[in-house]
This record gives sequence, C-alpha cells and structure tokens, in this order.
Amino acid sequence: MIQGHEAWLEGIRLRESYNTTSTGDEDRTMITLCGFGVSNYYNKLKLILLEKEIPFHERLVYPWQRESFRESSPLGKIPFIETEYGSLSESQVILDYLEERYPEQPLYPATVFARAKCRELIQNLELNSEWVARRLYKESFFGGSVSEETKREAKERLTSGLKAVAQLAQFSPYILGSTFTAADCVAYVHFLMIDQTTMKIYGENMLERYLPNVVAYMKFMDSRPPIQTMMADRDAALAAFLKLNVKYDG
Ligand SMILES: N[C@@H](CCC(=O)N[C@@H](CS)C(=O)NCC(=O)O)C(=O)O
Repeated sequence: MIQGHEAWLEGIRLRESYNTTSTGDEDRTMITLCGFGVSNYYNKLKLILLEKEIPFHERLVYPWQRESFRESSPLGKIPFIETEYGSLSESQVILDYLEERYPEQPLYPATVFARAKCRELIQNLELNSEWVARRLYKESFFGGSVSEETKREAKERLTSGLKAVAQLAQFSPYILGSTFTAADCVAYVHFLMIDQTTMKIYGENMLERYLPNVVAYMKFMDSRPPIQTMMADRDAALAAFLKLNVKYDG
C-alpha cells in the first residue's frame, strides 16, 4: 500500500511539472494524457493511469482548439494520448491499450469471459447511459436549452441504460464484486455527471432510483487516493475553465 501511495505521489509530482500546456520536450517514452480535467472521459483515463501507477504527463488541451490536434484525434474530441508510437483517441480504445501495454497491474478481470462482462458493463455505462444523458448537458451544465422532445426521449433511453447497469452491477463492494476493476473508474466519473444532470433536468436523481446502492458506493470510492487526486484536479480545472468564460456546450 505504501508503495502504491508513493507511486501516486510520484505521478502527482510528474504531472505537476507538466500540468499546464505542453513544453514540447516531454519524455516521449511516457504517456501524455491530453485534454482538460473537467471532462469525464479524460478523468476516466486519468483514474486508470493513477490506479495502474503508470507515470504520465498531462497536456492541457480544450475541445474548441480541435483544429490544432485533429491529427491526433480525428473527431477533434478529448481525451487523446500521445505515446512513444504515436497518438490514440477514444477513451475505451486507450483503456484497452493501457491494459495491454502495462499488464503489471491489471484492471480487467483474469478470465476471458469475466473481461467481456467488464466491457459489457462499461458499454452500458457509456453508450447506453452517459452518452444519452450527455444530450442534456447543454442545458444542465452550460446555460443553454434542449427541447422537451429531447428530454423525453433521453429519459426513456436513460431508463433502459440504467436498468441494464443495475442488472449487471454488484456493488459488493466494487461494481463488479470483490475486486476493483476498470469498470469502477468508468462508473465513478459517469455517475457524477448522470446524477447532477438528471437532478437538474428532471428534478429527480435517476441514478438513485435505478441504482439504490449508488450513494454508499460513491462514498466508498471517495476514500481511494487516485479518486481524491482526480477530484482535486477536477475542481481546479473547473475553476480555470469557468474563468475563461468561453461558450462551450460539451
Ligand atoms: N467517445 C469519446 C467521447 C469523448 C468526448 O465526447 N469528449 C468530449 C469532452 S467530455 C469532447 O471532446 N467534446 C467536444 C466535442 O465533441 O467536440 C471517448 O470515449 O473518448
């Protein structure tokens, strides 16, 4: 545990030396995580890197600067990573790459079928839940508005997605049982968003409705040092983002 904590601290020290924009002379054998710390997909990967104790740099890149990084991320989305071999976009692809490239501290279960079940849960957390809730962010987080039709449709689809998550999740104490997995990193960052967005748009916390164990689970997860690091950085990133006063809707 001490060793893990030391590695986290080392990760923090490394990131502190590169915690704003790129210096351009980063150690290219080290992963550089690019994006900004308000993004749940960015924080998914940050948690994975911290949990796996992989040393990494961070490079601050905002989505509206997309023309400057389209070569690394074809859709102009963040996060993406720079590696010694080139760039990679799409957080799930990056997660799979990190698992294969750094197998020492696995975050996928040991057997082939259990690994597939972990990915099945991740898919339901992302494609069928967070990605649906995301249609509401313009209104819930960014001061815009979305149509009643979108709200109705999103509620229906989010209900299905969250029911699927409820069917697959165990919360005993981790989301897939007794072992911490990549699905916990994914669930934590997306639950934060779904919780807030459904409260704001529907006046009801849909997460708690369909996943009654979620409050205790989030509290339990809050005790993990990587989560604490990520959340402290997220607060700082949010303050910096708000100061910019730019028009952005997710
Ligand atoms: N499927 C992508 C989603 C990434 C994503 O949507 N990122 C947001 C920030 S959280 C973004 O870049 N938004 C700006 C845009 O879509 O132009 C992934 O898993 O990496």
